[in-house]
Amino acid sequence: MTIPLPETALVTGATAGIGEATAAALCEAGTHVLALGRRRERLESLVQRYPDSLTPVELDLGARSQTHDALSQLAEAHPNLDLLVANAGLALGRGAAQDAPFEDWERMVDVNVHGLMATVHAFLPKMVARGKGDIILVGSTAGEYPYPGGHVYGATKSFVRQLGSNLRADLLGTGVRVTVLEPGMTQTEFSEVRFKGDRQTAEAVYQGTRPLLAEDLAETIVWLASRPAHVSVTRLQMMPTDQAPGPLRIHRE
Ligand code: 8X3
Repeated sequence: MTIPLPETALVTGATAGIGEATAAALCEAGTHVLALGRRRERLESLVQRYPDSLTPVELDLGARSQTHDALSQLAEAHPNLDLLVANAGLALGRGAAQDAPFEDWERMVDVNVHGLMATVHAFLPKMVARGKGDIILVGSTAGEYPYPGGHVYGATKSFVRQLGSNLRADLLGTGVRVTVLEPGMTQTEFSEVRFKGDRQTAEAVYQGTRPLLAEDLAETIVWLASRPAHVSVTRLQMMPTDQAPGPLRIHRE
């Protein structure tokens, strides 16, 4: 028996891609969504689409010093959160590790690791106190399969996967569920951000193939949140049909 869809959800990274599609799908399903993002004009346009069911939360999850305090205040104001979708994350660059600017590595860790930790840490005690709640951490296939240029991005996503597994170890018996959802190639602004606004390079990533769409992930998140209470989907990896791992490479003289 499926459970009713969440009454209240927080979606981070809600101003684009998977987060925006998830916020929209949840609003359409009748959930009240706290949509967290950095870009005010994007949040405003979401509010215009869903004036009765969406509350904007303007916050840069990568701004280390203020993030946890702001999220703790949000958790105090919304102690009955049913669903937390920790989606905010980014990749910067696809060049070799030895050529990457350190600021790129720091920014990926600040958002993908520190921002995600701060979000989970702020809301977790409330969910445990209520004896229910769903946490969906958006990881990536890059957390499992290494590739050239993946360096710190892939490492942050390995962190997401292991955090999800370890949270489950502590949450046994609390009624709080954790899922790590790991998308492969998904056509969003992800590549435009990764290539720092170079649209041509970003578009080439998806050319001649059929990537996942943000809506594919949003639909899955709604499905995850409505599984029967005794069912925990611990980890779910999704790739386009047109994506698969390659063989190990060999360097030859
Ligand atoms: C996105 C998947 O393959 O671009 O997390 O790293 S990939």
